[in-house]
Amino acid sequence: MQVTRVATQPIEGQKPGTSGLRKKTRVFMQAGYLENFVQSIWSGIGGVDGRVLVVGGDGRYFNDAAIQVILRMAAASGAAKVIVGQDGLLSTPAASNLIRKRGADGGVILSASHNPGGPDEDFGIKYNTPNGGPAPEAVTDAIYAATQSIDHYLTLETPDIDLSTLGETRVGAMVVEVVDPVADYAALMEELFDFNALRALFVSGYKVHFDAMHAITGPYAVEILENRLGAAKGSVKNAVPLPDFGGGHPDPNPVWAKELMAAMYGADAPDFGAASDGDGDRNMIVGKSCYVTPSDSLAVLAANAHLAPGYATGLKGVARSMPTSCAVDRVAEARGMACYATPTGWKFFGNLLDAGLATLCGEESAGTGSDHVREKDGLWAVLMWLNILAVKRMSVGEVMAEHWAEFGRTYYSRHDYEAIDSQAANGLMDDLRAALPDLIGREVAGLVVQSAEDFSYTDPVDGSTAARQGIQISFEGGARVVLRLSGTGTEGATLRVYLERFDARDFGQDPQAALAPVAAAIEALAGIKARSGRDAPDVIT
Ligand code: VG1
Ligand code: CO
Repeated sequence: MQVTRVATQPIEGQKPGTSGLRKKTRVFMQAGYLENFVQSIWSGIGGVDGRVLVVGGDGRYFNDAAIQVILRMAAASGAAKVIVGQDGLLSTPAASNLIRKRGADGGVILSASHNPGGPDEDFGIKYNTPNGGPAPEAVTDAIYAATQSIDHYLTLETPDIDLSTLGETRVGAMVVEVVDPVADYAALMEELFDFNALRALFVSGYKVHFDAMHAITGPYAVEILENRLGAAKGSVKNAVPLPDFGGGHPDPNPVWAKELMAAMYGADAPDFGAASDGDGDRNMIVGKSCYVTPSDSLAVLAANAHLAPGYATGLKGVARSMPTSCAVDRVAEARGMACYATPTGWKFFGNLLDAGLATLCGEESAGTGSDHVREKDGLWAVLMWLNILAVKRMSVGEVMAEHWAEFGRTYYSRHDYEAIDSQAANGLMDDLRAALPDLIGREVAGLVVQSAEDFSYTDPVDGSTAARQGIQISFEGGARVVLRLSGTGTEGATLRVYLERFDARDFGQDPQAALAPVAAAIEALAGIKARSGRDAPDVIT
């Protein structure tokens, strides 16, 4: 087959963020935009000649067309084989699992995750390394460098490849293997969790409401929860993946998963509620009138993981992203486990998991996972919770009460100021950063600053460093605030303000009320309202 060499030139702004390159879908659809980035991935990883890759995405608008481009470009650059999910679908954790299970040389995942999809919304692409995890910064830096010097890309002239039929076909000399996106993932879940105990739970009439938000987890959740575990048919809502996620925002939090919140806080609420995001790596857990913050969820899983068969021998350690609350630190301390704090983004957990320093990891943004794959994993977290509940024979609310009674409660909330002016956002961060050295010991709105730093991370495994990862200010008495700018947005800047306050005794407060003094202190220090031009955050989770 004839390889076509297409001349091109660098396109500005192809710098991967927290999790791959995310842009408006129409930006990706411009001639050469995707092609430039894909060729730059090949360059950044030293070529794909003779290599085996996994490719799939969350099914959002442009997923199908983008996969055809990637298959042609992989073949043109000499890849030996590409393993693709049927119809181009793979959840992010399932892609990670496939890379590992098949010993692939890496993978390309198409998703903008929790960002809405559609021609006027967002699209994204990221590269995962042979361990199944998101490329570390050294690799994304090499890819970015390649986007800045690219002068051609290679492709093939072929008709579209049929991805609807399981089995092997060829594009040029390259084998394309179309696989069931769910099978290997479901098998992995059966190894980790007590499916008999879970089946018994559902046979007893236990009711679950899983909201797939019209995104990728629908087929996975139907197969695992309904078909294999016997949850009532229809327990999985919005189960059919749609290119625009039904016009919704596939971000599992109380703001965007409204339907689920209404069901769980209404009369006749099911026993357990959960949701996942666009690409299936996030999770939201909610009991009857009991929303569990992701930071608390991580702490509960760390305290109880040994109840699931896959973790019966205990955890090697735990890790959280820096803005995630310190609730898990208290569990680690009590259980004598190591606890690591990393910058935001799952790529920073990879080395800890590979080296066996941590078994469980989590982020405040509804991401939890373990060393079973190298991505966060939404359905995994749901099954882990269900396994724990089945063993403890408790409700979600009872588990939370028990947890706080033992470890205390860390009130937590994130305030997002979305799509604000980039210059204003950078100015706010720069000025606050400059003020940090003088803050220690100062009283601000009634709170005394204990420490103030711009978070830097040194990876304990390979010694790589990441600086300027977020401003962290701790106050005396167990309160903390973190400020950082989002690296996944596609419009202006998004300022995230993470608030927390520890309380050893009083567990029944409204989180926003409990955190009001911390919010007042950071407002006094950073002048968020004036600089952002907003009276209040756009999204509070
Ligand atoms: C956000 C979250 C971060 C998460 C990232 C990717 O990044 O805060 O915790 O790892 O999204 O998640 P940022 O830079 O916008 O704060 V996903 O499910 O979008 O792949
Ligand atoms: Co996601």
